[in-house]
Amino acid sequence: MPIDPTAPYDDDNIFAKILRGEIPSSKVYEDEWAIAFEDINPQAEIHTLVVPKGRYVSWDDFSAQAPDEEIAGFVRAVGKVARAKGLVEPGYRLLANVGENGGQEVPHLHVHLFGGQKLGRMIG
Ligand code: D5M
Repeated sequence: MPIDPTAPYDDDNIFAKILRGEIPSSKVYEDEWAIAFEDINPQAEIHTLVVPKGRYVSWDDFSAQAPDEEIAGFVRAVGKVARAKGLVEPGYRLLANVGENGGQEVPHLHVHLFGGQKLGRMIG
């Protein structure tokens, strides 16, 4: 079910529950700003989700409202996860779905990190 990126943040969303430790995840990274865990339905050899700890529905409210320090912390966390997974060479892909047209399903901002293989074009 596509989400409305302008809706208020829903504390019952599944990634909020993972962040609170209420449901398990295969966590691979955590710092002050973000956690990362493996996608439950991988679309590539490596498919990891990087999730900010703050209460943001999507890239839209995060980019508009998050303090600069939090944005920097999250962006750096994404890079750290990619480096920790050894993906810098030969490369990887980042993706953030927003709203209905983007196909976003979970209403807590997350960045998909894909790698471990040569990736095809994914638009459409
Ligand atoms: O992507 C949402 C992604 O979240 C999708 O690839 C499945 C994944 N997902 C959903 N529930 C879980 C749990 N519990 N663990 C790990 N991964 C999960 P979107 O960009 O919103 O379409």
